[in-house]
Amino acid sequence: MQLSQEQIRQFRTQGYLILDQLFSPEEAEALQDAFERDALIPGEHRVVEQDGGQVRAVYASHVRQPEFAAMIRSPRVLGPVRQLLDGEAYIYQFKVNAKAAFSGAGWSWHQDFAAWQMADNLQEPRLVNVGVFLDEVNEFNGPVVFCPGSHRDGLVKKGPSGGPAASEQHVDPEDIALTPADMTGLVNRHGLTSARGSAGTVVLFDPEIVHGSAPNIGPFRRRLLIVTYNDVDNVPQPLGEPRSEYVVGRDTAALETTAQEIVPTLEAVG
Ligand SMILES: O=C(O)CCC(=O)C(=O)O
Repeated sequence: MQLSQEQIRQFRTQGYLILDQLFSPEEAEALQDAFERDALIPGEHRVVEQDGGQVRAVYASHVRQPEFAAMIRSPRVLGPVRQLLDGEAYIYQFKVNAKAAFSGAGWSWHQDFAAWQMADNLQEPRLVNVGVFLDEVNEFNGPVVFCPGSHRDGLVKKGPSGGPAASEQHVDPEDIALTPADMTGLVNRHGLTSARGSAGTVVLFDPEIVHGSAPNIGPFRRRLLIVTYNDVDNVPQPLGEPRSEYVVGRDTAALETTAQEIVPTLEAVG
């Protein structure tokens, strides 16, 4: 699959692009089942909410679950990613952010590249985020909210914001959170918009776009897969120990597309 010139123009101008139902309801269901299976596997890759209850995020499921291995290599995803990068891509980070109904916490306003520059000494923002809606995302369950066009201003600020120290494992947006003063000017200039749609919809977004999300106050869970593709010529150059492999991928070989279908491979959980 290839993006049209108009879609590329929209991505470059707005910093995000929605591809409605890129994956079918059946494929979304297979990915949901794969996530439920993966979320049961204990380990550091499984992050729980601060109250210790529900799962907040699970990292690197693509190395454990065949459905995700197929998804990240799907021509429907890799085609547009290569077009936007104008080069070959590998997986920098893979995670599913699971906002449980009535309780999933929000994400502060931030720019992803600020975190990756700080934590991994990543040189250039030559990455593409691909958000795959495993559930319908609506106005109630904490959609990602973008400040459209804000990526064109570059990084608002570099380094920690003075909040809690960056975690060694994964950088929480609190570490790079933008302040109300930062946000007021940005929103006055660019406005706000949210990415919503049915399960299987995909949102491509720029690593420098300002974004965040509110807690899930609705009765609908919101599992959002975010896979970040990096240009193979932009591998991080960490100054100390690299972050754990489940947070930042170390296999920097160019990904090949696969014809493998996204179908359930194992008995669904629950
Ligand atoms: O899952 C969300 O609502 C936002 C996640 C996010 O902004 C991020 O992972 O960078």
